Amino acid sequence: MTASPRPSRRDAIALAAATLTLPGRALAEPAARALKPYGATPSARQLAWHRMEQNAFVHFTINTFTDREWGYGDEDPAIFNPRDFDADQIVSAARAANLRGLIITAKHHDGFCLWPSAFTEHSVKNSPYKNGKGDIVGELAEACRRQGLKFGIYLSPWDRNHPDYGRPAYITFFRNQLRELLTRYGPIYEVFFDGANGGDGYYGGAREMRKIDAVPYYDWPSIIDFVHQLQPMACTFDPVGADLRWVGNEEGEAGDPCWATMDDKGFTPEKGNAGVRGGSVWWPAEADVSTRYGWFWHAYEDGQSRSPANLMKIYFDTVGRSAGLLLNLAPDTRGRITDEDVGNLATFGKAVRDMYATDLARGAAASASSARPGHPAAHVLDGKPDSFWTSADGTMTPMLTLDLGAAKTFDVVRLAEHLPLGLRVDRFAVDITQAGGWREVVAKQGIGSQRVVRLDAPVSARHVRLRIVAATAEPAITEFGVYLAPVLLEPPHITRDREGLVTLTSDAPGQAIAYTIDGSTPSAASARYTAPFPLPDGGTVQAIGIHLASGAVSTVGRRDFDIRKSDWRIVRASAPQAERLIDELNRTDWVAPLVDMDGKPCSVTIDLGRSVTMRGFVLKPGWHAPQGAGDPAAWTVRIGDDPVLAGPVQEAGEFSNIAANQAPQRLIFSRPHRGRYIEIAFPRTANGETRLAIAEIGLLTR
Ligand code: FUL
Repeated sequence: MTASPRPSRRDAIALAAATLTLPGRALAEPAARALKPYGATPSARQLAWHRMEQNAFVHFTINTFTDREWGYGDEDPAIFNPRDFDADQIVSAARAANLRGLIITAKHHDGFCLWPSAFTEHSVKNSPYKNGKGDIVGELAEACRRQGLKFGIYLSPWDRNHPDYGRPAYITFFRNQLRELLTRYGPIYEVFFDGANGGDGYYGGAREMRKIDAVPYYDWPSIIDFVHQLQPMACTFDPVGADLRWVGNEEGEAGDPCWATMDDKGFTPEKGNAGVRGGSVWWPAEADVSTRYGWFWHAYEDGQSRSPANLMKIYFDTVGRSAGLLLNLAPDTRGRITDEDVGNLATFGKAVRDMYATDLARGAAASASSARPGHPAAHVLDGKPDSFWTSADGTMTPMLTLDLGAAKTFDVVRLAEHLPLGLRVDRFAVDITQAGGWREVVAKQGIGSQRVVRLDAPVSARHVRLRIVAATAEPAITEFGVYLAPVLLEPPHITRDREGLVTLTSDAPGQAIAYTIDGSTPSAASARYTAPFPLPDGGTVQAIGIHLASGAVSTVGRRDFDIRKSDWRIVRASAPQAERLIDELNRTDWVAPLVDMDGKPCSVTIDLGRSVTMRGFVLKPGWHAPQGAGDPAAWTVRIGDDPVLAGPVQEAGEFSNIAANQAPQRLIFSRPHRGRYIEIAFPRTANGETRLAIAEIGLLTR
């Protein structure tokens, strides 16, 4: 934030002149030409989608019951048995967070269908759910209708169950499934086509690797056309620039700025994140992010769902930057959202509602340095998305000032452009009056469908001014508001150093931290004040709570930590610096060639110092993989008491979704193994890279 000089005489004259611009009374100025849109503009379906701002994703399928993120495709439909499925409870949780639409994973990569498709046996119709008479998609569509949410579909193009996947016959099957989903469940607002495609799978029993060239194989333009024919208002989340693009990460972070336009030269995650200013295609970003580490529910993530404060940050980093937020909810094996997640969603939703409940600019006097007849400054305050303020022909850098009547305290500024006229503003600043002068408090690029900027700290001022610093066409601004955001506290931060000391610190004044190591619920008796606590060797911090000043303890988190690594050492590794894998620092990566000097897959062998029973391991993907290095896609494990580990591979598996989601991967063995030495090998990388990068490896020992 930079301070700008006191207002000049020229500013004062401009302000005075602008104050005279009353609604309906134009200043003498040359006849205004009709405003023409600048550059690419949204279609009707995209405009409707922009106005929804934030929606729910729901990941629920057979994976919920197998504790996986990606199913292989050979799962028995008999496993799918949500005994207490409650579509209304799920939709209510979404509503509590102000989410306006809901997209269900009708079919994830494993191919299991949540609706009774006529084209496969791999569906709810062969599950115990309602004795095969249930239809999860239908029940959710109904609940959405009852509660006023729009409804959307996720249909995975990749199907690891279908025998014909990779051949033309599968495309016919895929279109048949789309037809069922788009004709049975009423209006659909979005169809989400996931980018993950091709790999190994069950494929009707073939159990093999199938690679496809996605763009020609699916013939996306014809599939998108098909969607639009059946559901003209459905936006597609697609890889070819039709309606909605991926924001480039699964962390809930849009670029700053995040332009709604893109060029037509192909997609990269970096471009998806920032968009392309002046690009010829209107292809806005959708930010899909989960309330938990994974997309599906896992018991071990209970207690780790995103806090309301974190959700609020995501709101500013996505909706506040003109991207659509697609926030994932993960029903558990009952078929409900856990109380913890519901609580976090509701607190987050209430915080956003409370923030907007008091519009501190209501009743303000709006004046502009330039205004076009019929589009006065006051239009930024009327709450109508179709009415806007704009400046006289050729005036690209006007200012608009709000006189709030008295000093008001705020820390949020909200602006919006009139999208049918395109993205016109390149750069803008917001100033407040302070000590008789103007002080700049915001300087950003791009406004778009919505710019909600949170200041570092609240400010108090009577006048607040929007300064258009650079624009490619006269700005068309529909909204300018100021608000005060509620303060939400983060739960305690948990860190653990090399010596195994766990430190819990709370931001909450007057609160102490309670924790237990035996799995019992924290109580006042277990309260400790912030300090390092030694973690017993092999022990697990099970539950963490905040000891409130009132004496009550509320459980806010559950974590389990792997065993201490201070006794570990690297026995051998395919490349130097493998100590980085066990240095407890997520920011130091081990980078190794996929194939070592002897032509063997990349591997590392660790000496744990003593024999330990292991039930799985945790891998933290590389922090900043260098050029040409990627994430591992598959793993094998050997465990024993002889460092040579000559026996057969005891466990093997894949790292699901690792390329898109950098959260720690938890891999659970089919049974516990005991030994002092463990070798983990990595036979392939996620995107065919010839080197891999890994930040950290831990073990699960209980
Ligand atoms: C990814 C998938 O592979 C994940 O499982 C999840 O569905 C996410 C939304 O998209 O590409």
